[in-house]
Amino acid sequence: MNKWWQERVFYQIYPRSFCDSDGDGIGDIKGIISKLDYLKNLGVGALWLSPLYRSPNDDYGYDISDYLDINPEYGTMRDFEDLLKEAHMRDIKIIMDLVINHTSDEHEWFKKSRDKDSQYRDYYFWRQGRGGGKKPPNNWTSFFSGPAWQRDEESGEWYLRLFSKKQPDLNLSNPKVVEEIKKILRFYLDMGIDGFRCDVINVIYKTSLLDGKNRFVLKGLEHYHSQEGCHRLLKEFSTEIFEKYDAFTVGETVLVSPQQARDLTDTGRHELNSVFSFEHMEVDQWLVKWFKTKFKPHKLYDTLTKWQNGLETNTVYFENHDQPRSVGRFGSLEYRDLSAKALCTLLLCLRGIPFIYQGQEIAMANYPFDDLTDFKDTESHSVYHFGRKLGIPKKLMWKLITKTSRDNARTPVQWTGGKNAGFTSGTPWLKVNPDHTEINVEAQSGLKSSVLEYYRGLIRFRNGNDILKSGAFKRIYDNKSVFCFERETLEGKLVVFVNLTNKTQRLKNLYRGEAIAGNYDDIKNKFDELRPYEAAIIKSLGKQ
Ligand code: ISL
Repeated sequence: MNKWWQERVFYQIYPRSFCDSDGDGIGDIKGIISKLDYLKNLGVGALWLSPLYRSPNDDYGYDISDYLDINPEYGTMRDFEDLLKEAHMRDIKIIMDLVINHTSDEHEWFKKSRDKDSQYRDYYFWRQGRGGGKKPPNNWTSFFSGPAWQRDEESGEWYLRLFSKKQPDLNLSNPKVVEEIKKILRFYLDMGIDGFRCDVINVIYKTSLLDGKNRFVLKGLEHYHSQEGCHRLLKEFSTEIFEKYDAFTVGETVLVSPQQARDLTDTGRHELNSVFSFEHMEVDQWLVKWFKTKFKPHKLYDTLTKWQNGLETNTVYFENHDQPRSVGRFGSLEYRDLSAKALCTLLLCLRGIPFIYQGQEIAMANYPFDDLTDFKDTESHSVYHFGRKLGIPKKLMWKLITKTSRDNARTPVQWTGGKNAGFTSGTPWLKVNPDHTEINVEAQSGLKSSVLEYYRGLIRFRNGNDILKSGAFKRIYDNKSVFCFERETLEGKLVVFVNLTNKTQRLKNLYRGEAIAGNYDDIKNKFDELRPYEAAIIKSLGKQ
């Protein structure tokens, strides 16, 4: 028997950019409630909400100053309870973001920990610097570039922060911290939420603070990545809490191999239900995400195949709030609709839990930035300045951040072609993409040929189709420009064809079957070639 989370299509909401109900330019909970019917109609069965907690917004919610309260910009706890109720009434589950690797430096715990004698000192990693206190305690580097330590002028000591300087890492080997986290978990599960997306969960436990090996990025990784202590903690959370509430968990796991992912998700281990892995998001990267190379579709196909075969419960995603938009990345803006639909076919036909990111269903694209002040993301600024300090030319740094900035995903959702894309009646916190006049929900709703209606159709098909929900995956090799695979149960077999190139590609065999769906107008029932960005599903009658 499948669990509820194996049956549903998930949809990620980045609340700040989703829908603003009160005209302050910032998305909010009431805005989300106003779109629940839209989401229901789209066919999604569960929402992942990026952080709604109180936060000074250095990293827009991923720096939490109070876990047990809602950021007033988004509404109140009462609003959140309403959202839960309204979503559940529509049979939509809700999972929240759980950020426990770090808090904000404005969290009470951290403020108190600044005092060396406080019982909160050991909630974080406070250490003496080296070289007479002037240099960081070790050579670790941050995910957001530069050293992973920050000096506190007052006490002269340093604190560890793997992300921004306003995100001090929590010390999870302190049992008091673990108890605090359990309180937070119970608080929201008692309220009725259905699970958690666990932020950077595989780096939460630091086994030692020794110097890291010499690596180009993320020095120190071997001391905190996939540690035994992390497994131990997850098992504790899971057996004491998650399993008691039948809560679903998906861990964001940076730099994991299939084996490391299995170690976190194998049912016998009682840790997590699933993970977000990143390898398929790295196929167009050289070394780190800021250095993009040309996208080669076969690399994506091969990586997806590796994970489809390598892990029992996969998640499938091409976008989230940290990644540039997929249509111009794995697809093509020249073939916007076709390629967005091809990616949709892939997303919903692969084995595993599909996650759609807000706006993906209308093929929202990257933002045409033209000034550094357009960027709100702390990462874009720190990477830009870090690169400049290293002497990398302005022009190159500009190119790197415009292509890769997380703000590409965070521009407001385009609801209409009107003022501010219908996102807000005020001034949006992040600029709206000017293409909203053409690309918006209103224009695509009810338009049979639109990307939105294609998503709607395919989600509905998947919701009612056991082969897509539970069938085995098998890649059929044809040529490296196309991705052809079967999904099969005892009841039958579906064959899925996806061409992520702008050329017609010939297949080695002729495939025939009953046509189920396709992104070209003439849905075919036999294939010996695929047109540019063509995608199709047939019910197999075998090859001939
Ligand atoms: O986005 C990244 C690089 O641009 C990743 O390295 C990202 O920082 C990493 O995947 C962790 O992401 C999560 O934790 C961060 C937060 O900024 C991200 O938004 C969140 O998804 C720190 O909490």
